[in-house]
Amino acid sequence: MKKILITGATGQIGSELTPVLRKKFGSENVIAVGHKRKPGREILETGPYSSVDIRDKQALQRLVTDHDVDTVFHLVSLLSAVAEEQPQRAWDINMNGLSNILEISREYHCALFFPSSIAAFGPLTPPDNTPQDTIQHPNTIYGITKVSGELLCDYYHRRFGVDTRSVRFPGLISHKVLPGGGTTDYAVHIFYHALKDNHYTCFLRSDTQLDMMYMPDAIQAAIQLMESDREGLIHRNGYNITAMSFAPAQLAEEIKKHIPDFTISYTVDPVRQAIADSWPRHMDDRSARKEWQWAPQYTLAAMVEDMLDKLSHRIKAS
Ligand code: AKB
Repeated sequence: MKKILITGATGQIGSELTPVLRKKFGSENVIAVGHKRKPGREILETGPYSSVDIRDKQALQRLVTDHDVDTVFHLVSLLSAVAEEQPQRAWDINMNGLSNILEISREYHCALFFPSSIAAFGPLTPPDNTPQDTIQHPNTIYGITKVSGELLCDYYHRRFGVDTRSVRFPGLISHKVLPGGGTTDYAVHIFYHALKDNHYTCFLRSDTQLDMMYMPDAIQAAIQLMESDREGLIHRNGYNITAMSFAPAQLAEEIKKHIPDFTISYTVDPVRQAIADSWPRHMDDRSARKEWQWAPQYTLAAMVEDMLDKLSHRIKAS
Protein backbone atom coordinates (compact mmCIF):
# COMPACT_ATOMS: atom_id res chain seq x y z
CA MET A 1 0.00 0.00 0.00
CA LYS A 2 1.58 3.25 -1.16
CA LYS A 3 -1.18 5.30 -2.80
CA ILE A 4 -4.65 4.72 -1.43
CA LEU A 5 -8.11 5.76 -2.63
CA ILE A 6 -11.02 5.64 -0.14
CA THR A 7 -14.56 5.78 -1.51
CA GLY A 8 -17.27 6.66 0.99
CA ALA A 9 -14.64 8.62 2.91
CA THR A 10 -17.22 10.89 4.56
CA GLY A 11 -19.27 7.98 5.95
CA GLN A 12 -19.19 6.23 9.34
CA ILE A 13 -16.16 4.05 8.54
CA GLY A 14 -14.44 6.34 6.01
CA SER A 15 -14.32 9.35 8.32
CA GLU A 16 -12.26 7.28 10.79
CA LEU A 17 -10.24 5.18 8.34
CA THR A 18 -9.05 8.21 6.32
CA PRO A 19 -7.14 9.97 9.15
CA VAL A 20 -5.61 6.70 10.36
CA LEU A 21 -4.32 5.86 6.87
CA ARG A 22 -3.10 9.44 6.30
CA LYS A 23 -1.11 9.27 9.53
CA LYS A 24 0.37 5.91 8.60
CA PHE A 25 1.09 6.42 4.89
CA GLY A 26 1.37 10.23 4.55
CA SER A 27 -1.43 12.72 3.94
CA GLU A 28 -0.77 13.20 0.22
CA ASN A 29 -0.90 9.44 -0.36
CA VAL A 30 -4.50 8.96 0.78
CA ILE A 31 -7.18 10.34 -1.56
CA ALA A 32 -10.57 10.68 0.08
CA VAL A 33 -13.65 10.45 -2.14
CA GLY A 34 -17.10 11.45 -0.92
CA HIS A 35 -20.30 12.49 -2.60
CA LYS A 36 -23.61 13.17 -0.81
CA ARG A 37 -22.39 13.76 2.75
CA LYS A 38 -20.39 16.96 3.34
CA PRO A 39 -16.81 16.20 4.42
CA GLY A 40 -15.68 17.35 7.86
CA ARG A 41 -12.71 19.70 8.29
CA GLU A 42 -10.39 16.84 9.20
CA ILE A 43 -10.93 15.09 5.84
CA LEU A 44 -10.78 18.34 3.83
CA GLU A 45 -7.77 19.87 5.51
CA THR A 46 -5.44 16.92 5.92
CA GLY A 47 -5.11 15.65 2.33
CA PRO A 48 -6.64 15.35 -1.14
CA TYR A 49 -10.45 15.20 -1.35
CA SER A 50 -12.76 14.80 -4.37
CA SER A 51 -16.53 14.64 -4.68
CA VAL A 52 -17.42 11.87 -7.15
CA ASP A 53 -20.55 9.77 -7.72
CA ILE A 54 -19.53 6.11 -7.47
CA ARG A 55 -21.44 5.44 -10.70
CA ASP A 56 -19.16 7.85 -12.61
CA LYS A 57 -16.50 5.39 -13.73
CA GLN A 58 -14.51 7.88 -15.81
CA ALA A 59 -14.10 10.30 -12.92
CA LEU A 60 -12.92 7.44 -10.68
CA GLN A 61 -10.53 6.25 -13.38
CA ARG A 62 -9.05 9.76 -13.63
CA LEU A 63 -8.43 9.85 -9.88
CA VAL A 64 -6.72 6.45 -9.94
CA THR A 65 -4.43 7.38 -12.85
CA ASP A 66 -3.73 10.98 -11.71
CA HIS A 67 -2.65 9.79 -8.27
CA ASP A 68 -1.11 6.47 -9.34
CA VAL A 69 -3.34 4.59 -6.88
CA ASP A 70 -2.40 0.99 -5.94
CA THR A 71 -5.00 0.21 -3.22
CA VAL A 72 -8.72 1.01 -2.96
CA PHE A 73 -10.87 0.86 0.18
CA HIS A 74 -14.34 0.84 -1.37
CA LEU A 75 -16.70 1.84 1.45
CA VAL A 76 -19.66 3.32 -0.46
CA SER A 77 -22.88 1.46 0.34
CA LEU A 78 -26.53 2.09 1.11
CA LEU A 79 -27.18 0.38 4.48
CA SER A 80 -29.88 -2.19 5.25
CA ALA A 81 -32.89 -0.09 6.36
CA VAL A 82 -32.45 2.65 3.75
CA ALA A 83 -31.86 0.02 1.06
CA GLU A 84 -35.23 -1.63 1.86
CA GLU A 85 -36.91 1.72 1.15
CA GLN A 86 -35.18 2.08 -2.23
CA PRO A 87 -34.18 -1.38 -3.48
CA GLN A 88 -33.36 -0.33 -7.06
CA ARG A 89 -31.21 2.56 -5.93
CA ALA A 90 -29.47 0.21 -3.47
CA TRP A 91 -28.68 -2.23 -6.29
CA ASP A 92 -27.47 0.62 -8.51
CA ILE A 93 -25.13 2.15 -5.92
CA ASN A 94 -23.97 -1.01 -4.15
CA MET A 95 -23.52 -3.23 -7.21
CA ASN A 96 -22.78 -0.87 -10.11
CA GLY A 97 -20.46 1.09 -7.83
CA LEU A 98 -18.58 -2.09 -6.88
CA SER A 99 -18.48 -3.25 -10.49
CA ASN A 100 -16.87 0.09 -11.53
CA ILE A 101 -14.28 -0.23 -8.78
CA LEU A 102 -13.51 -3.87 -9.66
CA GLU A 103 -13.02 -3.00 -13.33
CA ILE A 104 -10.72 -0.10 -12.42
CA SER A 105 -8.80 -2.36 -10.02
CA ARG A 106 -8.37 -4.92 -12.80
CA GLU A 107 -7.24 -2.31 -15.32
CA TYR A 108 -4.82 -0.45 -13.04
CA HIS A 109 -3.68 -3.39 -10.86
CA CYS A 110 -5.08 -2.10 -7.56
CA ALA A 111 -5.66 -4.20 -4.44
CA LEU A 112 -9.24 -3.83 -3.19
CA PHE A 113 -10.88 -3.88 0.26
CA PHE A 114 -14.65 -4.50 0.22
CA PRO A 115 -16.72 -4.33 3.44
CA SER A 116 -19.24 -7.14 3.45
CA SER A 117 -21.58 -7.57 6.43
CA ILE A 118 -23.48 -9.95 8.70
CA ALA A 119 -26.29 -9.08 6.26
CA ALA A 120 -24.70 -11.48 3.74
CA PHE A 121 -26.37 -14.22 5.82
CA GLY A 122 -30.10 -14.88 6.05
CA PRO A 123 -32.86 -16.68 7.93
CA LEU A 124 -31.64 -20.14 6.82
CA THR A 125 -28.12 -19.54 8.22
CA PRO A 126 -27.30 -21.06 11.65
CA PRO A 127 -27.58 -17.97 13.91
CA ASP A 128 -25.22 -19.13 16.68
CA ASN A 129 -21.53 -19.67 16.03
CA THR A 130 -22.33 -18.98 12.38
CA PRO A 131 -19.65 -20.86 10.43
CA GLN A 132 -17.31 -19.12 7.99
CA ASP A 133 -18.66 -21.29 5.16
CA THR A 134 -22.40 -21.82 5.45
CA ILE A 135 -25.78 -21.05 3.84
CA GLN A 136 -25.88 -17.49 2.48
CA HIS A 137 -29.40 -16.78 1.39
CA PRO A 138 -30.24 -13.22 2.57
CA ASN A 139 -33.79 -11.89 2.21
CA THR A 140 -32.93 -8.16 2.18
CA ILE A 141 -31.72 -6.18 -0.84
CA TYR A 142 -28.73 -4.96 1.18
CA GLY A 143 -27.80 -8.55 2.04
CA ILE A 144 -28.23 -9.60 -1.58
CA THR A 145 -25.80 -6.86 -2.67
CA LYS A 146 -23.33 -7.95 0.03
CA VAL A 147 -23.33 -11.66 -0.90
CA SER A 148 -23.21 -10.73 -4.61
CA GLY A 149 -20.32 -8.39 -3.80
CA GLU A 150 -18.41 -11.18 -2.06
CA LEU A 151 -18.95 -13.48 -5.05
CA LEU A 152 -17.96 -10.80 -7.56
CA CYS A 153 -14.79 -9.99 -5.59
CA ASP A 154 -13.90 -13.71 -5.53
CA TYR A 155 -14.58 -13.93 -9.27
CA TYR A 156 -12.26 -10.99 -10.05
CA HIS A 157 -9.57 -12.60 -7.94
CA ARG A 158 -9.88 -16.03 -9.57
CA ARG A 159 -10.48 -14.86 -13.14
CA PHE A 160 -8.26 -11.74 -13.35
CA GLY A 161 -5.91 -12.03 -10.37
CA VAL A 162 -7.23 -8.85 -8.68
CA ASP A 163 -6.13 -8.82 -5.03
CA THR A 164 -9.62 -8.50 -3.51
CA ARG A 165 -10.12 -8.92 0.26
CA SER A 166 -13.16 -8.44 2.47
CA VAL A 167 -14.61 -8.86 5.95
CA ARG A 168 -18.19 -9.40 7.11
CA PHE A 169 -18.54 -6.46 9.50
CA PRO A 170 -21.05 -6.73 12.35
CA GLY A 171 -22.84 -3.60 13.64
CA LEU A 172 -20.25 -0.83 14.06
CA ILE A 173 -20.31 1.55 17.01
CA SER A 174 -18.59 4.93 16.75
CA HIS A 175 -18.83 8.55 17.91
CA LYS A 176 -17.43 10.62 15.01
CA VAL A 177 -20.03 10.34 12.24
CA LEU A 178 -23.50 8.79 12.53
CA PRO A 179 -24.28 5.66 10.52
CA GLY A 180 -26.61 6.32 7.61
CA GLY A 181 -29.69 4.11 7.91
CA GLY A 182 -28.73 0.65 9.14
CA THR A 183 -30.44 -1.83 11.44
CA THR A 184 -27.66 -1.83 14.04
CA ASP A 185 -27.75 2.01 14.26
CA TYR A 186 -29.62 1.76 17.58
CA ALA A 187 -26.32 0.80 19.22
CA VAL A 188 -24.94 4.24 18.25
CA HIS A 189 -28.08 6.35 18.77
CA ILE A 190 -28.51 5.01 22.32
CA PHE A 191 -25.30 6.79 23.44
CA TYR A 192 -26.40 10.21 22.09
CA HIS A 193 -29.78 9.86 23.85
CA ALA A 194 -28.26 8.53 27.07
CA LEU A 195 -26.00 11.59 27.31
CA LYS A 196 -28.56 14.16 26.19
CA ASP A 197 -31.94 12.88 27.50
CA ASN A 198 -31.18 10.00 29.94
CA HIS A 199 -33.67 7.96 27.89
CA TYR A 200 -33.73 6.04 24.63
CA THR A 201 -36.64 4.49 22.71
CA CYS A 202 -35.23 1.51 20.88
CA PHE A 203 -36.61 0.33 17.51
CA LEU A 204 -35.52 -3.30 18.10
CA ARG A 205 -36.88 -5.76 20.71
CA SER A 206 -34.97 -5.84 24.00
CA ASP A 207 -33.63 -9.38 23.35
CA THR A 208 -32.39 -8.88 19.75
CA GLN A 209 -28.88 -10.25 20.02
CA LEU A 210 -26.44 -9.27 17.24
CA ASP A 211 -22.69 -9.19 16.65
CA MET A 212 -21.10 -5.77 17.22
CA MET A 213 -17.70 -4.06 17.08
CA TYR A 214 -16.18 -0.75 18.21
CA MET A 215 -14.79 1.34 15.35
CA PRO A 216 -11.08 1.22 16.36
CA ASP A 217 -11.23 -2.57 15.98
CA ALA A 218 -12.99 -2.26 12.60
CA ILE A 219 -10.30 0.13 11.31
CA GLN A 220 -7.57 -2.18 12.59
CA ALA A 221 -9.25 -5.16 10.85
CA ALA A 222 -9.42 -3.43 7.47
CA ILE A 223 -5.78 -2.33 7.56
CA GLN A 224 -4.48 -5.60 9.01
CA LEU A 225 -6.25 -7.68 6.36
CA MET A 226 -4.87 -5.51 3.54
CA GLU A 227 -1.35 -5.76 4.97
CA SER A 228 -1.42 -9.55 5.41
CA ASP A 229 0.64 -11.90 3.27
CA ARG A 230 -1.52 -13.08 0.40
CA GLU A 231 -0.24 -16.68 0.80
CA GLY A 232 -2.06 -17.06 4.14
CA LEU A 233 -5.46 -15.96 2.83
CA ILE A 234 -7.75 -18.90 2.08
CA HIS A 235 -11.14 -17.23 2.64
CA ARG A 236 -10.58 -13.93 0.87
CA ASN A 237 -14.13 -12.68 0.41
CA GLY A 238 -15.19 -12.34 3.10
CA TYR A 239 -14.05 -13.17 6.60
CA ASN A 240 -16.45 -13.44 9.57
CA ILE A 241 -15.19 -11.01 12.21
CA THR A 242 -16.77 -10.03 15.51
CA ALA A 243 -15.74 -8.46 18.81
CA MET A 244 -18.84 -8.76 21.02
CA SER A 245 -22.45 -9.88 20.81
CA PHE A 246 -25.28 -8.28 22.79
CA ALA A 247 -28.97 -7.31 22.82
CA PRO A 248 -30.34 -3.77 23.47
CA ALA A 249 -31.24 -4.66 27.09
CA GLN A 250 -27.64 -5.72 27.83
CA LEU A 251 -26.23 -2.55 26.26
CA ALA A 252 -28.65 -0.46 28.34
CA GLU A 253 -27.52 -2.27 31.54
CA GLU A 254 -23.88 -1.47 30.72
CA ILE A 255 -24.70 2.21 30.09
CA LYS A 256 -26.59 2.35 33.42
CA LYS A 257 -23.34 1.49 35.23
CA HIS A 258 -22.11 4.95 34.14
CA ILE A 259 -25.44 6.84 33.99
CA PRO A 260 -27.62 5.30 36.76
CA ASP A 261 -30.72 7.36 35.77
CA PHE A 262 -30.67 6.07 32.20
CA THR A 263 -33.85 4.31 31.04
CA ILE A 264 -34.78 2.48 27.86
CA SER A 265 -38.16 1.68 26.29
CA TYR A 266 -39.07 -0.21 23.14
CA THR A 267 -41.21 0.79 20.14
CA VAL A 268 -40.42 -1.93 17.64
CA ASP A 269 -40.09 -1.05 13.96
CA PRO A 270 -41.31 -4.22 12.18
CA VAL A 271 -39.08 -3.66 9.11
CA ARG A 272 -35.83 -3.31 11.04
CA GLN A 273 -36.85 -6.05 13.50
CA ALA A 274 -37.41 -8.48 10.60
CA ILE A 275 -34.00 -7.56 9.16
CA ALA A 276 -32.28 -8.10 12.53
CA ASP A 277 -34.12 -11.41 13.06
CA SER A 278 -32.67 -12.69 9.76
CA TRP A 279 -29.04 -12.01 10.83
CA PRO A 280 -26.65 -14.15 12.93
CA ARG A 281 -26.56 -13.66 16.69
CA HIS A 282 -22.91 -14.58 16.91
CA MET A 283 -20.43 -15.49 14.17
CA ASP A 284 -17.52 -17.88 14.40
CA ASP A 285 -14.50 -15.81 13.34
CA ARG A 286 -11.78 -18.44 13.76
CA SER A 287 -10.77 -18.31 10.07
CA ALA A 288 -9.86 -14.61 10.37
CA ARG A 289 -8.02 -15.27 13.64
CA LYS A 290 -6.04 -18.09 12.04
CA GLU A 291 -5.40 -16.72 8.54
CA TRP A 292 -4.44 -13.11 9.36
CA GLN A 293 -4.31 -13.03 13.18
CA TRP A 294 -7.51 -11.04 13.73
CA ALA A 295 -7.78 -10.13 17.44
CA PRO A 296 -10.22 -7.42 18.60
CA GLN A 297 -9.29 -5.23 21.59
CA TYR A 298 -12.63 -3.88 22.83
CA THR A 299 -15.12 -5.78 25.02
CA LEU A 300 -18.65 -4.46 25.67
CA ALA A 301 -17.55 -2.83 28.96
CA ALA A 302 -14.45 -1.18 27.44
CA MET A 303 -16.41 0.05 24.41
CA VAL A 304 -19.19 1.62 26.53
CA GLU A 305 -16.69 3.40 28.79
CA ASP A 306 -14.75 4.82 25.84
CA MET A 307 -17.88 5.78 23.84
CA LEU A 308 -19.38 7.71 26.77
CA ASP A 309 -16.11 9.48 27.45
CA LYS A 310 -15.37 10.46 23.82
CA LEU A 311 -18.96 11.33 22.92
CA SER A 312 -19.53 13.51 26.00
CA HIS A 313 -16.41 15.55 25.07
CA ARG A 314 -17.63 15.82 21.49
CA ILE A 315 -21.11 16.96 22.59
CA LYS A 316 -19.64 19.56 25.01
CA ALA A 317 -17.37 20.92 22.28
CA SER A 318 -20.17 21.26 19.70
C1 AKB B 1 -26.62 -2.21 8.92
O1 AKB B 1 -27.20 -2.29 10.02
O2 AKB B 1 -27.21 -2.13 7.83
C2 AKB B 1 -25.11 -2.28 8.93
C3 AKB B 1 -24.61 -3.69 8.79
C4 AKB B 1 -24.70 -4.61 9.92
O3 AKB B 1 -24.13 -4.04 7.76
N1 AKB B 1 -24.59 -1.68 10.10
